[in-house]
Amino acid sequence: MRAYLALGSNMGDREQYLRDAIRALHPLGIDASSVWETDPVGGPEGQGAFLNMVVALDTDKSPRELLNLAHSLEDAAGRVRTEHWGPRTLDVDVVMVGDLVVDEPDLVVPHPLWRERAFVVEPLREVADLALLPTLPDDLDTSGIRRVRGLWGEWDLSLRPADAVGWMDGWRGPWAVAGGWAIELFVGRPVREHHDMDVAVARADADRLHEQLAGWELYFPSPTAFVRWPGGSPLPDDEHQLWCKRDGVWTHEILFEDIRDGVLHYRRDPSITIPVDEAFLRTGDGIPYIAAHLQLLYKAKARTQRDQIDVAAAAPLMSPTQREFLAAYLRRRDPSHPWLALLD
Ligand code: PH2
Ligand code: MG
Ligand code: MG
Repeated sequence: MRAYLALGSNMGDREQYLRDAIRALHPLGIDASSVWETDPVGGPEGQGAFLNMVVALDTDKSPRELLNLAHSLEDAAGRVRTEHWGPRTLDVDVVMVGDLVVDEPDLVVPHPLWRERAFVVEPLREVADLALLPTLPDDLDTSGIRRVRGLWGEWDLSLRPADAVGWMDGWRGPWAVAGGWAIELFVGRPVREHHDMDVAVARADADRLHEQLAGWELYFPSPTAFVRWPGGSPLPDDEHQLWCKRDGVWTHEILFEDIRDGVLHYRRDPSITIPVDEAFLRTGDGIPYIAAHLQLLYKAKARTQRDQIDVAAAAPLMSPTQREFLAAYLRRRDPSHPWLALLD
Protein backbone atom coordinates (compact mmCIF):
# COMPACT_ATOMS: atom_id res chain seq x y z
CA MET A 1 0.00 0.00 0.00
CA ARG A 2 1.14 3.50 -0.73
CA ALA A 3 1.31 5.58 2.46
CA TYR A 4 2.12 9.26 2.89
CA LEU A 5 3.67 10.98 5.90
CA ALA A 6 3.91 14.75 6.33
CA LEU A 7 6.94 16.16 8.15
CA GLY A 8 7.27 19.61 9.60
CA SER A 9 9.75 21.51 11.75
CA ASN A 10 9.82 25.10 12.94
CA MET A 11 12.24 25.05 15.86
CA GLY A 12 15.99 24.77 16.17
CA ASP A 13 18.00 23.32 13.29
CA ARG A 14 14.97 22.56 11.13
CA GLU A 15 16.95 21.02 8.28
CA GLN A 16 18.84 18.76 10.62
CA TYR A 17 15.62 17.39 12.12
CA LEU A 18 14.29 16.66 8.64
CA ARG A 19 17.56 15.07 7.56
CA ASP A 20 17.59 12.79 10.60
CA ALA A 21 14.00 11.72 9.91
CA ILE A 22 14.69 11.06 6.22
CA ARG A 23 17.75 8.99 7.09
CA ALA A 24 15.74 6.95 9.57
CA LEU A 25 13.01 6.37 6.96
CA HIS A 26 15.40 5.66 4.11
CA PRO A 27 15.61 1.86 4.71
CA LEU A 28 11.85 1.66 4.11
CA GLY A 29 12.36 2.80 0.52
CA ILE A 30 10.83 6.25 0.42
CA ASP A 31 10.16 8.90 -2.21
CA ALA A 32 10.82 12.25 -0.56
CA SER A 33 9.38 15.53 -1.82
CA SER A 34 11.37 18.73 -2.01
CA VAL A 35 11.64 20.82 1.11
CA TRP A 36 9.17 23.70 1.32
CA GLU A 37 9.40 26.69 3.62
CA THR A 38 5.92 27.59 4.76
CA ASP A 39 4.26 30.31 6.81
CA PRO A 40 2.73 28.90 9.98
CA VAL A 41 -0.95 28.13 9.74
CA GLY A 42 -2.81 28.53 13.03
CA GLY A 43 -1.09 28.11 16.37
CA PRO A 44 0.36 30.85 18.56
CA GLU A 45 1.09 34.31 17.18
CA GLY A 46 4.65 34.90 16.03
CA GLN A 47 5.91 31.32 15.72
CA GLY A 48 8.57 30.81 13.10
CA ALA A 49 8.24 29.48 9.55
CA PHE A 50 8.12 25.73 9.02
CA LEU A 51 10.08 23.49 6.77
CA ASN A 52 7.65 20.91 5.43
CA MET A 53 7.97 17.85 3.26
CA VAL A 54 6.04 14.71 2.41
CA VAL A 55 7.40 11.21 2.02
CA ALA A 56 5.68 8.36 0.22
CA LEU A 57 6.39 4.72 0.89
CA ASP A 58 5.05 1.37 -0.24
CA THR A 59 4.44 -0.48 2.98
CA ASP A 60 2.52 -3.26 4.71
CA LYS A 61 2.51 -1.31 7.96
CA SER A 62 -0.87 -0.49 9.47
CA PRO A 63 -1.88 3.10 10.18
CA ARG A 64 -1.26 2.41 13.86
CA GLU A 65 2.24 1.12 13.13
CA LEU A 66 2.92 4.19 11.02
CA LEU A 67 1.72 6.42 13.86
CA ASN A 68 4.12 4.66 16.21
CA LEU A 69 6.88 5.18 13.68
CA ALA A 70 5.94 8.86 13.46
CA HIS A 71 6.12 9.19 17.23
CA SER A 72 9.49 7.48 17.36
CA LEU A 73 10.82 10.00 14.83
CA GLU A 74 9.41 12.88 16.87
CA ASP A 75 10.91 11.46 20.04
CA ALA A 76 14.29 11.13 18.34
CA ALA A 77 14.04 14.85 17.55
CA GLY A 78 13.58 15.52 21.26
CA ARG A 79 10.09 16.85 20.70
CA VAL A 80 8.41 18.14 23.80
CA ARG A 81 4.63 18.32 23.52
CA THR A 82 3.52 21.50 25.23
CA GLU A 83 1.41 24.05 23.42
CA HIS A 84 -1.19 22.71 20.98
CA TRP A 85 -0.01 23.56 17.47
CA GLY A 86 2.95 25.36 19.03
CA PRO A 87 6.52 25.34 17.76
CA ARG A 88 8.00 21.89 17.35
CA THR A 89 11.35 20.37 16.44
CA LEU A 90 9.59 17.72 14.40
CA ASP A 91 5.99 16.86 13.65
CA VAL A 92 5.25 13.70 11.67
CA ASP A 93 1.65 13.14 10.63
CA VAL A 94 0.13 10.12 8.91
CA VAL A 95 -1.65 11.68 5.94
CA MET A 96 -2.97 8.62 4.17
CA VAL A 97 -2.45 4.86 4.11
CA GLY A 98 -3.78 3.42 0.84
CA ASP A 99 -7.52 3.91 1.04
CA LEU A 100 -7.80 2.84 4.66
CA VAL A 101 -10.03 4.84 6.98
CA VAL A 102 -9.32 5.06 10.70
CA ASP A 103 -11.30 7.13 13.18
CA GLU A 104 -9.97 6.73 16.69
CA PRO A 105 -9.37 9.32 19.40
CA ASP A 106 -5.64 9.60 18.74
CA LEU A 107 -5.52 8.61 15.06
CA VAL A 108 -7.65 9.81 12.17
CA VAL A 109 -6.69 8.65 8.67
CA PRO A 110 -6.80 10.24 6.17
CA HIS A 111 -5.58 13.22 8.12
CA PRO A 112 -8.69 15.41 8.54
CA LEU A 113 -7.02 18.65 7.40
CA TRP A 114 -4.65 17.61 4.65
CA ARG A 115 -6.81 18.83 1.76
CA GLU A 116 -6.92 22.34 3.23
CA ARG A 117 -3.21 22.73 3.70
CA ALA A 118 -1.04 23.81 0.83
CA PHE A 119 2.01 22.86 2.93
CA VAL A 120 0.86 19.24 2.66
CA VAL A 121 -0.78 19.21 -0.77
CA GLU A 122 2.06 20.78 -2.79
CA PRO A 123 4.83 18.48 -1.49
CA LEU A 124 2.39 15.58 -1.78
CA ARG A 125 1.88 16.40 -5.45
CA GLU A 126 5.58 15.71 -6.02
CA VAL A 127 5.42 12.14 -4.71
CA ALA A 128 1.74 11.20 -5.21
CA ASP A 129 1.07 8.08 -7.22
CA LEU A 130 -1.00 8.22 -10.36
CA ALA A 131 -4.27 7.24 -8.74
CA LEU A 132 -4.00 9.96 -6.11
CA LEU A 133 -2.77 12.78 -8.31
CA PRO A 134 -6.06 13.72 -9.98
CA THR A 135 -7.81 13.85 -6.60
CA LEU A 136 -5.52 16.52 -5.13
CA PRO A 137 -7.11 19.94 -4.68
CA ASP A 138 -5.59 22.53 -7.00
CA ASP A 139 -7.35 25.66 -5.77
CA LEU A 140 -5.43 26.21 -2.53
CA ASP A 141 -3.68 29.49 -1.77
CA THR A 142 0.00 28.71 -2.23
CA SER A 143 1.29 32.22 -1.51
CA GLY A 144 2.58 31.19 1.94
CA ILE A 145 4.78 28.33 0.73
CA ARG A 146 7.92 28.19 -1.37
CA ARG A 147 10.20 25.37 -2.43
CA VAL A 148 13.69 25.69 -0.96
CA ARG A 149 17.02 24.06 -1.67
CA GLY A 150 17.52 20.36 -0.91
CA LEU A 151 18.43 18.96 2.48
CA TRP A 152 21.79 17.75 1.27
CA GLY A 153 23.10 21.01 -0.16
CA GLU A 154 22.62 22.96 -3.31
CA TRP A 155 22.41 21.55 -6.84
CA ASP A 156 23.53 23.61 -9.81
CA LEU A 157 20.30 23.51 -11.79
CA SER A 158 21.75 25.47 -14.68
CA LEU A 159 23.77 22.46 -15.87
CA ARG A 160 22.81 20.59 -19.03
CA PRO A 161 23.90 17.31 -20.67
CA ALA A 162 26.26 19.30 -22.90
CA ASP A 163 28.19 20.23 -19.73
CA ALA A 164 28.61 16.55 -18.92
CA VAL A 165 30.18 16.05 -22.35
CA GLY A 166 32.84 18.55 -21.30
CA TRP A 167 33.48 16.85 -17.96
CA MET A 168 33.81 13.44 -19.59
CA ASP A 169 36.05 14.64 -22.42
CA GLY A 170 38.70 12.01 -23.15
CA TRP A 171 37.04 9.32 -21.01
CA ARG A 172 38.14 5.90 -22.17
CA GLY A 173 35.13 3.63 -21.82
CA PRO A 174 31.39 3.75 -22.16
CA TRP A 175 29.46 6.56 -20.49
CA ALA A 176 26.04 8.11 -20.99
CA VAL A 177 23.70 10.68 -19.56
CA ALA A 178 21.07 8.82 -17.51
CA GLY A 179 17.87 9.57 -15.60
CA GLY A 180 15.31 12.14 -16.67
CA TRP A 181 17.78 13.94 -18.93
CA ALA A 182 18.32 10.71 -20.90
CA ILE A 183 14.60 10.55 -21.64
CA GLU A 184 14.67 14.17 -22.75
CA LEU A 185 17.66 13.58 -25.04
CA PHE A 186 15.83 10.64 -26.59
CA VAL A 187 12.58 12.55 -27.05
CA GLY A 188 14.43 15.59 -28.40
CA ARG A 189 12.38 18.29 -26.70
CA PRO A 190 11.90 19.62 -23.15
CA VAL A 191 9.83 17.13 -21.17
CA ARG A 192 9.82 18.42 -17.58
CA GLU A 193 11.94 20.16 -14.94
CA HIS A 194 15.05 18.37 -13.72
CA HIS A 195 16.34 18.44 -10.17
CA ASP A 196 19.69 16.81 -10.87
CA MET A 197 21.76 15.16 -13.58
CA ASP A 198 22.82 11.53 -13.72
CA VAL A 199 25.79 10.12 -15.62
CA ALA A 200 26.31 6.37 -16.05
CA VAL A 201 29.76 4.77 -16.36
CA ALA A 202 31.06 1.19 -16.24
CA ARG A 203 31.88 0.00 -12.73
CA ALA A 204 35.13 -1.41 -14.08
CA ASP A 205 36.27 2.11 -15.02
CA ALA A 206 35.49 3.67 -11.64
CA ASP A 207 39.11 3.90 -10.57
CA ARG A 208 39.72 6.54 -13.25
CA LEU A 209 37.00 8.90 -12.02
CA HIS A 210 39.17 10.85 -9.60
CA GLU A 211 41.56 11.70 -12.37
CA GLN A 212 38.77 12.57 -14.82
CA LEU A 213 36.90 14.74 -12.32
CA ALA A 214 39.96 16.38 -10.83
CA GLY A 215 38.16 19.53 -9.65
CA TRP A 216 35.40 17.62 -7.85
CA GLU A 217 34.77 16.02 -4.48
CA LEU A 218 33.14 12.59 -4.78
CA TYR A 219 30.78 11.23 -2.15
CA PHE A 220 28.82 8.04 -1.56
CA PRO A 221 25.29 9.11 -0.63
CA SER A 222 24.83 6.56 2.15
CA PRO A 223 21.57 6.72 4.08
CA THR A 224 23.28 7.86 7.25
CA ALA A 225 25.83 10.37 5.97
CA PHE A 226 27.66 11.43 2.85
CA VAL A 227 30.97 9.62 2.85
CA ARG A 228 33.82 11.09 0.86
CA TRP A 229 35.44 8.66 -1.57
CA PRO A 230 39.15 9.35 -1.40
CA GLY A 231 41.22 8.83 -4.53
CA GLY A 232 43.25 5.64 -4.67
CA SER A 233 40.82 3.43 -2.74
CA PRO A 234 38.81 0.73 -4.54
CA LEU A 235 35.10 1.19 -5.23
CA PRO A 236 33.21 -0.85 -2.60
CA ASP A 237 30.99 -3.53 -4.19
CA ASP A 238 27.87 -2.25 -2.47
CA GLU A 239 28.16 1.33 -3.71
CA HIS A 240 26.19 2.03 -6.87
CA GLN A 241 26.12 5.82 -6.92
CA LEU A 242 28.40 8.73 -6.36
CA TRP A 243 27.49 12.39 -5.88
CA CYS A 244 29.85 14.93 -7.38
CA LYS A 245 30.42 18.35 -5.86
CA ARG A 246 32.39 21.22 -7.37
CA ASP A 247 32.97 24.57 -5.66
CA GLY A 248 30.58 23.53 -2.89
CA VAL A 249 27.68 22.77 -5.23
CA TRP A 250 26.40 19.38 -6.44
CA THR A 251 26.75 19.07 -10.20
CA HIS A 252 25.85 15.46 -10.98
CA GLU A 253 25.45 11.93 -9.81
CA ILE A 254 27.45 9.01 -11.22
CA LEU A 255 25.67 5.67 -11.60
CA PHE A 256 27.74 2.52 -11.94
CA GLU A 257 26.65 0.02 -14.56
CA ASP A 258 27.87 -3.54 -14.72
CA ILE A 259 29.37 -3.68 -18.22
CA ARG A 260 31.48 -6.67 -19.23
CA ASP A 261 32.69 -7.64 -22.71
CA GLY A 262 30.46 -5.07 -24.37
CA VAL A 263 27.31 -6.22 -22.57
CA LEU A 264 25.40 -4.34 -19.90
CA HIS A 265 24.02 -6.53 -17.10
CA TYR A 266 20.99 -5.06 -15.34
CA ARG A 267 21.85 -5.19 -11.66
CA ARG A 268 18.36 -5.73 -10.32
CA ASP A 269 17.62 -8.67 -12.62
CA PRO A 270 20.53 -10.76 -13.92
CA SER A 271 18.37 -12.29 -16.66
CA ILE A 272 18.40 -8.89 -18.40
CA THR A 273 21.39 -8.05 -20.55
CA ILE A 274 21.73 -5.49 -23.35
CA PRO A 275 24.66 -5.01 -25.73
CA VAL A 276 26.25 -1.74 -24.71
CA ASP A 277 25.86 -0.28 -28.20
CA GLU A 278 22.09 -0.69 -27.83
CA ALA A 279 22.08 0.54 -24.23
CA PHE A 280 24.15 3.70 -24.74
CA LEU A 281 23.05 5.76 -27.75
CA ARG A 282 24.03 9.18 -29.05
CA THR A 283 22.06 12.26 -30.04
CA GLY A 284 22.68 13.94 -33.39
CA ASP A 285 25.06 16.37 -31.68
CA GLY A 286 27.00 13.55 -30.06
CA ILE A 287 25.65 13.48 -26.52
CA PRO A 288 25.59 9.90 -25.22
CA TYR A 289 22.42 8.87 -23.38
CA ILE A 290 20.94 5.70 -21.95
CA ALA A 291 18.32 4.15 -24.24
CA ALA A 292 14.81 4.84 -23.01
CA HIS A 293 13.74 1.20 -22.65
CA LEU A 294 16.67 0.59 -20.30
CA GLN A 295 16.31 3.88 -18.43
CA LEU A 296 12.63 3.16 -17.85
CA LEU A 297 13.47 -0.23 -16.32
CA TYR A 298 15.22 1.69 -13.56
CA LYS A 299 12.20 3.89 -13.10
CA ALA A 300 9.64 1.10 -13.18
CA LYS A 301 9.41 0.83 -9.41
CA ALA A 302 8.68 4.52 -9.09
CA ARG A 303 5.11 5.71 -9.05
CA THR A 304 5.46 9.44 -9.27
CA GLN A 305 4.28 11.97 -11.76
CA ARG A 306 7.85 12.61 -12.94
CA ASP A 307 8.22 9.03 -14.06
CA GLN A 308 4.79 8.95 -15.63
CA ILE A 309 5.66 12.05 -17.65
CA ASP A 310 8.86 10.38 -18.80
CA VAL A 311 7.23 7.14 -19.91
CA ALA A 312 4.35 8.96 -21.61
CA ALA A 313 6.84 11.08 -23.57
CA ALA A 314 9.17 8.23 -24.51
CA ALA A 315 6.83 5.30 -25.20
CA PRO A 316 5.40 6.54 -28.52
CA LEU A 317 8.91 7.06 -29.90
CA MET A 318 10.32 3.70 -28.84
CA SER A 319 10.49 0.83 -31.35
CA PRO A 320 7.96 -2.01 -30.96
CA THR A 321 10.83 -4.24 -29.80
CA GLN A 322 11.87 -1.77 -27.12
CA ARG A 323 8.29 -1.32 -25.95
CA GLU A 324 7.86 -5.07 -25.73
CA PHE A 325 11.16 -5.42 -23.85
CA LEU A 326 9.91 -3.02 -21.21
CA ALA A 327 6.36 -4.39 -21.16
CA ALA A 328 7.57 -7.98 -20.69
CA TYR A 329 9.61 -6.90 -17.69
CA LEU A 330 6.74 -4.94 -16.13
CA ARG A 331 4.24 -7.77 -16.69
CA ARG A 332 6.57 -10.13 -14.86
CA ARG A 333 6.87 -7.81 -11.86
CA ASP A 334 3.34 -6.47 -11.68
CA PRO A 335 0.66 -7.45 -14.23
CA SER A 336 -1.36 -4.38 -13.28
CA HIS A 337 1.50 -1.92 -13.68
CA PRO A 338 0.00 1.40 -14.84
CA TRP A 339 2.58 1.84 -17.59
CA LEU A 340 1.46 -1.28 -19.48
CA ALA A 341 -1.41 0.66 -21.03
CA LEU A 342 1.12 3.02 -22.64
CA LEU A 343 3.22 0.23 -24.10
CA ASP A 344 0.65 -1.77 -26.09
N1 PH2 B 1 1.58 22.21 11.37
C1 PH2 B 1 0.60 22.49 12.23
C2 PH2 B 1 0.00 23.81 12.32
N2 PH2 B 1 0.48 24.74 11.40
N3 PH2 B 1 1.84 25.39 9.60
C3 PH2 B 1 2.76 25.07 8.69
N4 PH2 B 1 3.14 26.00 7.80
N5 PH2 B 1 3.35 23.84 8.64
C4 PH2 B 1 3.00 22.87 9.54
O1 PH2 B 1 3.53 21.75 9.46
C5 PH2 B 1 2.00 23.14 10.49
C6 PH2 B 1 1.44 24.44 10.51
C7 PH2 B 1 0.08 21.45 13.13
O2 PH2 B 1 0.71 20.28 12.99
MG1 MG C 1 0.80 18.44 11.98
MG1 MG D 1 1.26 15.78 14.52
